[in-house]
Amino acid sequence: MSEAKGDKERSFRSGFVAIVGLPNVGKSTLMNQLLGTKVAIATPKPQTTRFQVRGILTGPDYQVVFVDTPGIHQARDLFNRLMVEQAVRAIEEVDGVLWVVDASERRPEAEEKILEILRRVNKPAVLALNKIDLVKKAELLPMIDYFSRIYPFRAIVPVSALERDGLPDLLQEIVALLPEGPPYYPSEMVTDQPERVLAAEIIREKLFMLTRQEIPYSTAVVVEEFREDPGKNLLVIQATIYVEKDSQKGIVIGKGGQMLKKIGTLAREELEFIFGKRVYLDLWVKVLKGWRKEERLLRRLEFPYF
Ligand SMILES: Nc1nc2c(ncn2[C@@H]2O[C@H](COP(=O)(O)OP(=O)(O)OP(=O)(O)O)[C@@H](O)[C@H]2O)c(=O)[nH]1
Ligand SMILES: [Mg+2]
Repeated sequence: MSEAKGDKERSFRSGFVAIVGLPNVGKSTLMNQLLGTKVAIATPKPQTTRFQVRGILTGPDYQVVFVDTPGIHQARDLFNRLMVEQAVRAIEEVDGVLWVVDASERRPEAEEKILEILRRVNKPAVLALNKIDLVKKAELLPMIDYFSRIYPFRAIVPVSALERDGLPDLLQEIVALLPEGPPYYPSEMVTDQPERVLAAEIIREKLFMLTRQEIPYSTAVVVEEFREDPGKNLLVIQATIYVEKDSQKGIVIGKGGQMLKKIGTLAREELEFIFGKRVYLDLWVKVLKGWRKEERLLRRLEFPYF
């Protein structure tokens, strides 16, 4: 009897969980908060995440490999189609799905598409009703009731990723989705994302936060050089910001180079924090006409999973 119990206690759960939802609902913020560290960039603008980003969370008896995905939306151009494809593929490949809904801004019509995919793949899923810090409690019950009718969710958990509210409950439900099995990654690993990709993403996050209208969507960042100078405890990062048009280059550089300087300063400060070293960041802006429209150019921009 006691032996059987001992075996049970030692059972370990592991697996992949895709974090999916409409753009801007807080998927990346939620993943970072669950991990307790920043692996994916998050901004107030929709379509921030462009490809799958894995975040690994290892506990005493589980390992969850989260797969953060781009927001699923009605994609018109090639680039957005590839983004949505990333999310759909993730749902197909994982053991379980975490669907994130913005409880403060419901869009049932757009949500229909996600529901359709979920029903097709028929995977165990947990629903997170996010941003409850912006919602009156009384509004939550009808929402929970609505979602419990449209899909057999294993659980529906109200959370605030921003305020870390409800996260332990959510994590418990996510772990319960996983099959028994050994860990996929070493326990100290939080992501399999190469450091140079994370560096490019941090720069892109600052671009998203500081520029407006079509500019963030017209930019891509490639880290050309990522080199440690051990003698000086210095990280040398050289990156190129690609834009689609000459006029956009002027905007990203700004008057007297002010905008590029701001982007560089914010990115450098965060990179120094993340990597725990001094960073020398060298940013260039180049025009690559129509990079969003051609698969060949997208590949040249080193999109990690395209
Ligand atoms: N008030 C509030 N804001 C939140 C919460 N979670 C995320 N946000 C904000 O929502 C915005 C979008 O967050 P992201 O994490 O980038 O959203 P996303 O779903 O990954 O967006 P895409 O990658 O563009 O699909 C950011 O401004 C976040 O700070 C929350 O619980 N409460
Ligand atoms: Mg995101």
